Amino acid sequence: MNEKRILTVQDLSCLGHCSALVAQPVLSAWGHEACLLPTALLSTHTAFPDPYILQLCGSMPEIVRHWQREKLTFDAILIGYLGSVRAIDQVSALVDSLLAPGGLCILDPVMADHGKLYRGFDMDYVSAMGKLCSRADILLPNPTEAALLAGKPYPETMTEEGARGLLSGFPWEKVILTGAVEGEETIGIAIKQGPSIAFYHHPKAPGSFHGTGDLFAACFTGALMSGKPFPDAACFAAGFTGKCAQYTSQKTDRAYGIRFEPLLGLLTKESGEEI
Ligand code: PXL
Repeated sequence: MNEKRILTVQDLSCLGHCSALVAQPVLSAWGHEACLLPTALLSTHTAFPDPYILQLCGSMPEIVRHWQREKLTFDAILIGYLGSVRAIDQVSALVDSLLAPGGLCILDPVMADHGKLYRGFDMDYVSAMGKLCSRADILLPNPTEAALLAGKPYPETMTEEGARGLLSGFPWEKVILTGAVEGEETIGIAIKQGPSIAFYHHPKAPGSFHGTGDLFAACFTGALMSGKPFPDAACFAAGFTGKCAQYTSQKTDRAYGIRFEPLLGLLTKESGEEI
């Protein structure tokens, strides 16, 4: 068994196919033990008007102190939506004590999409996120987040040249830029490893769905921790996310976010852990 203990640090949105409600089933389908440090509790994600939001900055250190007393550590930490500068600062201080020796910190700097910051975030949030990026082993930004982190304008059209321009300014070694290249019928990721940048394209589904980045991040983390090499894990996760987007685009009911449930079996099959 290649089962790992993986902690996701992100919000618990009670409805909306995003964050913890995506990461937990996806990591479980890979056969991993999926643990959660919740950063905030929301009635829905913030694309719905006026959600109830309870920040959990007061609870996070207490949860971590308990784990420290029990000497619990994690093989990987996947960080997603944090919700406040205070939560970013807390997570920065906690990562080292939670990772097992040789463990990986994977950061999706969730804060913006389609050229705009998510509701409730400002440039102080971007600057705190930039500091957290320096602690991560692997970064998973979308083009809006990459542009904010690089201090560059948001590229209105996604081309290989534009993606290279965004990533070349990054001091970080391993980065996967999601939604990096968009054609008529394909969409692609850019995979940066040190100075080298490679591209992987897959068919594009009509529409854009909430939680797609969260799904990619969880699937990538599960694949990597199941032993796939870094670029293979990225390509597999991009292909899987594309299939889920295709499935969601065919649904006639209101999906409120990316649907993935009937495709989870593909992950278990791919993990080789099917019983
Ligand atoms: O899917 C990213 C995300 C996660 N969590 C919350 C969000 C968003 C994007 O808007 O609002 C609470």
